[in-house]
Amino acid sequence: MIAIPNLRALQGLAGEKLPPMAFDYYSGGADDEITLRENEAAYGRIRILPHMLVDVSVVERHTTVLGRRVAMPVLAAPTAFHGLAHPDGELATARAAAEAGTIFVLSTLSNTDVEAVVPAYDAAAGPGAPGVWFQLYLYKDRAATRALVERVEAAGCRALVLTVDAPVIGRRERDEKNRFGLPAGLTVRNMVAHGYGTLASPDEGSGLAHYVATMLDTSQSWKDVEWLAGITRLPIVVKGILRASDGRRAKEAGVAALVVSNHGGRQLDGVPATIDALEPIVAEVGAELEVLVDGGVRRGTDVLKALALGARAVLVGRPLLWGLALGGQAGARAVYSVLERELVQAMMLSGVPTIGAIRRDLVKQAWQIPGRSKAELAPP
Ligand code: FNR
Ligand code: LAC
Repeated sequence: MIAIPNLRALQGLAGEKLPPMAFDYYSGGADDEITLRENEAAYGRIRILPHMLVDVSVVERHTTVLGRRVAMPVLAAPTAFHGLAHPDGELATARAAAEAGTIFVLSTLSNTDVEAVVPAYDAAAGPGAPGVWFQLYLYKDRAATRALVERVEAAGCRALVLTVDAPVIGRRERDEKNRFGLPAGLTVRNMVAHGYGTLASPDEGSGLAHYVATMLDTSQSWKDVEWLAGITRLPIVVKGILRASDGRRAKEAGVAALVVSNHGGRQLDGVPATIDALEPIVAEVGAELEVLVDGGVRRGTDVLKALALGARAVLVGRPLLWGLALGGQAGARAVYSVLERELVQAMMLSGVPTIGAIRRDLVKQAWQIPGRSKAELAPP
């Protein structure tokens, strides 16, 4: 395991280790990757206005998400196919989240069964750990989707995260060029029992794009959120909201929380950075729902900025895959440690010793600082 200087540096190290097909799949975005770049760049346009001479001898970074304590406001985003990074796959990333005292969100498209991941998390977790959530894709085959939801409940997951920004897969040219598919030995493990476990390299194009186009339901609508609520006892979290009006719809559909997300720039290219989309959604439903955000979080100061703009917590995607590739469970664990250390330092230097002390007036867009123009600060 290599010492991790910061999360941005990790991507380069992982790129040296991973086979190109896996690295391209993990790192890439849709089309011109404008949104992929913008997610990180937008954090760079936000400025922190720290409070001085506040006692920061004790810094408390724990909070709650859906009523459960997390050691810090950073969760694992659901990402597919951890078996491409390390033989332990999702077992390693789930254990790392458990050790860090936070929530692990398992993708429908994992290489490990949900029935194996939850006990692995529980065995690595301390008492009162916040548990595993399950990210759900809706298959055209509703009987299979329903059977999967029943398994997820029986396995002990604590929430369902319904991803709503992927009725089709974004056009990822790197995956098309590589004819992306799972190597021998890896499957869409959760779906093997339901007949949808195979995702091989196609003769042409991306095997994932083909899989999603044939298996997932392009007719999905708000009615299906109600359908899902009718078949599960678990709280539903809707992931992939970018408009305040959709935040309102989600609230009306009875969901427990939202994730403001653009799928890490992998779906519709040209949508805003999630940190720029967050505030209007918080203004619309933040008093009624917990609002989480993901996309481009790479520094403790990014976590601080997201919380100041109203997020309950953030989720981190790619950096955990880089950690996993470089060092398995310990590598993913180190990613949380780096973010936690940076968050604590950012809180100390900002004069906010608790999560509750992080308020809206802690940040400004850089162009709102007197003497700076918006044009001068726009990304290249
Ligand atoms: C994802 N993401 C994703 N989201 C989801 O709901 N189900 C999934 O199976 C996947 N799979 C997936 C694979 C890979 C390789 C990546 C990079 C992303 C999106 C993910 O949950 C999250 O929205 C973004 O990754 C957040 O952006 P960052 O942290 O990667 O910048
Ligand atoms: C992805 C899908 C699987 O982003 O969500 O690759």
